[in-house]
Amino acid sequence: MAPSLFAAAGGLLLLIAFSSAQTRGDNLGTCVPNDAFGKYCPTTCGVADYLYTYMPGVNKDLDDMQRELETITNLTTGAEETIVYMKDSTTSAQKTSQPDPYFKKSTNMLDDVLRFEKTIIAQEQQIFELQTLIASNERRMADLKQMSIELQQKCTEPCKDTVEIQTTTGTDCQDIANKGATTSGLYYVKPAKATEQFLVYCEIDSFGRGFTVMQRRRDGSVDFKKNWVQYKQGFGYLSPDDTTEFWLGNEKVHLLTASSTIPTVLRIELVDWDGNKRYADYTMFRVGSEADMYRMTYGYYFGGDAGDAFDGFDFGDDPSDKFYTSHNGMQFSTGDKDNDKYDGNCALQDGSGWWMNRCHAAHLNGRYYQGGRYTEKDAGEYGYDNGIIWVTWHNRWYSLKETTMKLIPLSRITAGGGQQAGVKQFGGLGDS
Ligand SMILES: [Ca+2]
Repeated sequence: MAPSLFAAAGGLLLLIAFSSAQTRGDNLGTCVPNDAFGKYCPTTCGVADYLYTYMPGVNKDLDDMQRELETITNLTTGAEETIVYMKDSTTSAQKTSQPDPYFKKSTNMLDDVLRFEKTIIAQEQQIFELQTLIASNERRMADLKQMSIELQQKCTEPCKDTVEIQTTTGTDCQDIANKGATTSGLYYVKPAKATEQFLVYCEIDSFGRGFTVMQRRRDGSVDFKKNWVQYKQGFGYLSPDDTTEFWLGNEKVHLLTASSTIPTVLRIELVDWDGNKRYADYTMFRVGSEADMYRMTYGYYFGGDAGDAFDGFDFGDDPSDKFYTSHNGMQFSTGDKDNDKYDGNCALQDGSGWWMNRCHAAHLNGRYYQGGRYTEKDAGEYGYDNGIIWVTWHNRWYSLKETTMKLIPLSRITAGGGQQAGVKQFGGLGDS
């Protein structure tokens, strides 16, 4: 394309040279006809006139054209250089690439674009779902904040101890009563041998007697099938209004009974399912240390109308029954600690903890039977009499409704007119 442009430009230059020659001819003032133009053509002079007339305009036009041509030529050169450069680039790119790299590349790019589009759509969906989640979380957070505010308001109110513990303390409940306490309830006591004080229920009557309660059965709400450690430490619940069941704990009873130089009386109070009440007192009652397996000893049956079941009972099966069901001097046994006088394990068979012999005539930690009467079948796996038993009052297939075991110094048991006063002040038993 470029060469033909140059040819056209060359032709025009020739024309310019020709017209200059004619101008020179006009200046001579002569005109020689030339037949070479033919019959109807203008004469050479006519052509010269014409050229002479229009020459300045044509010259100018020619100059303009020449300038434009030069411009075009420059532009063309630039374009050519660009093309050469592009060709070189293409060549070098082809050299460094696999066959059809651009096609492959563009196809790959198209695939990529499609994939990105899909990803973007999926991500937009995810974003939408996350936004929904955030919204619901924000609602829940608002709810929790509200709850937290409510709880904080509650927490700013000082905690109130709902259990009232009396302020008087002493070595036992009688000591506390001696100090002027007249209300039954929860007190801290610290027997002489104790290293720290502990909580007990004190039953203080109108005669100024203070009983330290060590066992309470009332309604069967506490399971007395417990192990050695539980019987040692105590279980169940102490309550200021004497409405709950508990075992104070062998260690505490040991401390209470072993610390005093004054003999301690164990008072046992019993209620049957008809509301009848009986009691039994044992003086010089004592529970040994854990080293001696919390052995229980007493001096003698001090009195009562329930009978002396601790002394054993002749059930009529064997003459040795009474000997083997007595409790004085027996060590404490639990299902996991057999200290009894039986080949088997009394506490395990009866599901309790007690001063087992072979096995018992009295069994106040036995299983609670609603209504009292029960059978071998009711007794479960072993079928032995395992209720709450005081066999000198009700037979061994009768389980008592309520029991209390409580301690008081011997010097105070007869206060207020002897044992009859004790009957009148029958604790809280049978009142419910
Ligand atoms: Ca045994």
